[in-house]
Amino acid sequence: MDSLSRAMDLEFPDWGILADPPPVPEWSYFIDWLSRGLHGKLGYLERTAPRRRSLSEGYPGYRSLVMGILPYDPRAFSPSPGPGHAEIARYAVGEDYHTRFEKAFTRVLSRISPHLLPGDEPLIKPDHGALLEKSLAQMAGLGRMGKNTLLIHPEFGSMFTIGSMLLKTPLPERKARPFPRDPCGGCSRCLEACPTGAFESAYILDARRCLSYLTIERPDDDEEGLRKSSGDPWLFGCDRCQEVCPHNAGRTPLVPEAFSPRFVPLDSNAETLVRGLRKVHGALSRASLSRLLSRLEELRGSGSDPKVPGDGEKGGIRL
Ligand code: B12
Ligand code: SF4
Ligand code: SF4
Repeated sequence: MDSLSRAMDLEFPDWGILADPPPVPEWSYFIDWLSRGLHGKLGYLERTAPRRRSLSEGYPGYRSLVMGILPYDPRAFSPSPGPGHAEIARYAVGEDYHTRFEKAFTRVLSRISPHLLPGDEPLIKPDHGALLEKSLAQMAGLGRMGKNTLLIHPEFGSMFTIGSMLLKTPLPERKARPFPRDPCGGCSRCLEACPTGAFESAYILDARRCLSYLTIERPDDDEEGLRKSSGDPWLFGCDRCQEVCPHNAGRTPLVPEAFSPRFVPLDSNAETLVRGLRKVHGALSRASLSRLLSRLEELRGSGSDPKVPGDGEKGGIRL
């Protein structure tokens, strides 16, 4: 167990282990959310819903869930540049986080004592497992759910991704540092800052209205034309409900704003830049090039004066 702890410490700034975890307490919320169609056309959530209730139902034979968090690439923390630019969500900057987790957990496995996991068949599942990752990570003490439905960590705010490794070997539980209190209290900045009004209420997001859904997951499912009418210049994903969150304040960008790799000036070089950025930001390949270029065209043609709610004036990330 010591060798696993050491290996996890080397890869993740915070991590936890759940041993034979019980069903996630928020299961009924999830089912209610699905039954009201708030997941839109994310059919995989519906198909795998029964498996998401607990580790044992999702992955029979697996007893331990090792979870780690990886903060966003430090080049991502530049503030929004204002009119005339398209923006790429911060989680997509740099190497794709699925790959980062796969490499990190693979290194963990290579470093631990071979006697620790005899005959195990580890499964590395960053994001794509049939797991309610935020609820499970909360159970592992890696933060608490905010009203924007993202997990908030006491040190890293919400700007991190979550990855899981499933093991058949029973391991002792290891809880990280749970948020000592409700992270939100009377705050509701994220609910107000959302450019498409995607929050039905605190803790309940209508995915069909979220710009992340409308630019990455299901751009064809935009009956109300929200992507365009929002006037918000997101090319890929969206971060507004994180920018305004006080728990994300005070991060220093690693590169000056002019060199930030997450902005695309909406000028005649934009198309070439987007083609190049696909090689730099691994997650951008989750959207086809033609989809990105058509969104670029939409932003150029919209003539909108993109407002940047939250940046600066409401105490968003101060950089
Ligand atoms: C589907 C999905 C989406 C959908 C739906 C988002 C959502 N909030 O569910 C869309 C495409 C919109 C999306 C967007 C984004 N996503 Co996403 N997404 C997922 C995915 C694959 C499943 C999430 C899920 O199960 N949703 C179903 C809903 C019902 O679950 P839920 O919000 O967790 O709901 C719980 C609580 O809200 C609570 N609850 C519900 N109702 C109520 C009511 C009350 C009163 C209370 C108290 C509680 C409560 O119980 C629910 C069940 O657990 C996860 C990975 C995974 N396997 O879990 C990543 C994940 C959640 N996404 C992630 C990220 C980074 C994003 C974006 C920031 C990307 C971007 N910049 O564009 C945005 C953020 C938008 C937002 N505010 O959530 C990260 C979040 C990391 C973190 N710190 O929390 C995850 C965990 C991926 C990862 N492995 O890192 N995503
Ligand atoms: S990611 Fe953007 S569109 Fe989606 S809920 Fe947050 S602020 Fe709204
Ligand atoms: S902005 Fe405020 S309400 Fe929203 S998640 Fe952050 S602390 Fe909670």
